[in-house]
Amino acid sequence: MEKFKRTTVTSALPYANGPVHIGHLAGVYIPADIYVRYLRLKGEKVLFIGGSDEHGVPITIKARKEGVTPQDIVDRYHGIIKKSFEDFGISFDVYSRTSSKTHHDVASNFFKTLYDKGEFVEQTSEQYYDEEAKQFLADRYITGTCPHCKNEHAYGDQCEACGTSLSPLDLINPKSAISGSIPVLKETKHWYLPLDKHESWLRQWILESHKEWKPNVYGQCKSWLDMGLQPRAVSRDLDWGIPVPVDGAEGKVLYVWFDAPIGYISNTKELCDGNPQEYGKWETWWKDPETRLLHFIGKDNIVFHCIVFPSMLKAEGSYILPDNVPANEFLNLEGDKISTSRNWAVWLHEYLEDFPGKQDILRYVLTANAPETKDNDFTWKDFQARNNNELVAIFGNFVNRTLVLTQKYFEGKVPARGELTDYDKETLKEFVDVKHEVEKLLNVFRFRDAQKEAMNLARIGNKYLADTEPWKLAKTDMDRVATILNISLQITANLAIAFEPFLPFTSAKLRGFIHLPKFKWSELGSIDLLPAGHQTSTSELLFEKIEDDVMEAQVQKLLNTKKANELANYEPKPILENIAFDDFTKLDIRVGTVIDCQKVPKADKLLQFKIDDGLGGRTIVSGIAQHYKPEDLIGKQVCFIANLAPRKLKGIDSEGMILSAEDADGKLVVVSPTNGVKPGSEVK
Ligand code: B3M
Ligand code: ZN
Repeated sequence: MEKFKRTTVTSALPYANGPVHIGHLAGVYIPADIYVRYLRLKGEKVLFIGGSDEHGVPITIKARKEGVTPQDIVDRYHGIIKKSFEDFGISFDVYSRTSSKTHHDVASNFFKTLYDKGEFVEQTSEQYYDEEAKQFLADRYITGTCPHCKNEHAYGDQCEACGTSLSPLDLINPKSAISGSIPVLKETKHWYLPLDKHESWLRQWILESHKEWKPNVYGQCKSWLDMGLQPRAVSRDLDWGIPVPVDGAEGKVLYVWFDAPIGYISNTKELCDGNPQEYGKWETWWKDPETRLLHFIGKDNIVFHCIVFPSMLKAEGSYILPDNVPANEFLNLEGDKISTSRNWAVWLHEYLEDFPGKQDILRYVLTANAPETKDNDFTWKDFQARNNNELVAIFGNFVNRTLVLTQKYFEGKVPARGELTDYDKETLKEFVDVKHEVEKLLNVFRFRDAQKEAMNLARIGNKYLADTEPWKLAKTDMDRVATILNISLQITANLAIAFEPFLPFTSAKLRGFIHLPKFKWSELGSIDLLPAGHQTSTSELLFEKIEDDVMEAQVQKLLNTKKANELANYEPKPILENIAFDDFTKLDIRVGTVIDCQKVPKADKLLQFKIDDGLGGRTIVSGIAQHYKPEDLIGKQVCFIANLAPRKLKGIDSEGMILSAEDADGKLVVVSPTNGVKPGSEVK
């Protein structure tokens, strides 16, 4: 840190087209917040910059769908997102937005500077245009058939079925996702940032000078650089965004990925200009080589923060470059990719409705399970286990026992320590080490291990109490009890400091219990945080157990979402070619009553039916064993094709075929008349 006097920490600006969910929190905002709180506690100068990303095509699409303006959309979600972050203690110094006047000016000037310096290349090309919606189509809003795998729902930038990157011109039968019409090719002029020209210094800067970047980040950069960089368009034909400040550019705006990272700068400017006494000049935070710039982001943003934005900053010429970009991988939810459009997420505002006041449990679990080196999975089961077995059983239990015993034996006053035993000394040594470990890990952005290490303080404390059993000594040796509780109380105070970056609400609550108003990171590891005679209060519990039914309700909520999605996405198969009426009459469909039904041995899928067909009965084997218990079908009426040539299945002669259809869960359901009919009745 010597090289630097201050740190500018940015965290990705979430798109204001939906609320934020646990994936955002785990990937970006919690790690950034932990780091910033840690620096602040160490007394370092730091600014934590956040804000909403309010431009881009998806916002215009959403607005169109709802019949409102894009500004209405971003006003709504900026408010919701900002509140969620506040609620979860994400301690931004500023949280502003890219639709602000300041940002429009800063971004527009930034573009102008690059334009005037000749840092862009102008190029005219043919792009798809939707004549019905009267707009050019972003790659994502053109769908068609993938030329590689023939998936009919490929996007203009990628086929999600086979994973191939595409350009809209590759698609067979392109269609506009906005109006459904067939788009036409039309010429349009745009400005490009010639990344190819930046390649050589980028290679040097990242691959040689930043080998310390996380392997996932370094690796992604290397593969981009090895593929060779291409010029990137920094403008778009769109009516929502920051107008391109060049004559003859009517109807064109800055590409959202050009303006959004400049949002970090605009938001810093807004903060500093609003209170220069406290924050100084914004330029200091962005242009002074003694400032360390850090970008916290998710993995899908790596190329923009490690390659594109640095190229913009370099091209401008007066800015510093990021010193590190500690990007995380993705968090999945119960085994599935989190998705805003599929509503597959735990939304922060909904979490707080269901778990009011329990922000820190989520902070804890998301850090314990953070996708730092690979994608990870959030499950409610793990959430419950970490709460019950770690927060309640270790942290909460230790604190509670310590405070209750102090109340019981010393009226809540910190007792004086007597002479220390070897075991006391060993315990103290262990918890002093925790400080160095936590620091070492935080310094290299290993938050999950750092939190685990902080938790070790509570583990040490718990073990200490269990081993020394002060409640047993109370009758015989109060001096010893005093020493044990003094040490336990010092550990408790240390917990309050160590957990401030991770669990700020819990730390504040705990500091309330032990009346520790002021504290610094450097005091972590001290055994004199609470002087003898200092008053503590009896505590309410720090954490509460979460019962199974509460978790089941959350899991049910997700299952309902899944079901709703399946219904919404269900696309019936296209109808087959027409047949002649005569062909239909050849088919003899009957209703029969199931007299007996059994599993076919050694065949997972098959059930053997005995059907009363009104004509002496018949046997049919049907592949629905995974969807029914045989006994549930006995007595039911089913429809079957009665004149299908008999076939042998697993050695059984099957005389016909039972008709069934798929329900919303993909389960087969037998087709059955709504009222009882005579066995053998024809279906016509
Ligand atoms: N809004 C993308 C995202 O939320 C984008 C980040 C901008 S950071 C300058 O993933
Ligand atoms: Zn494909």
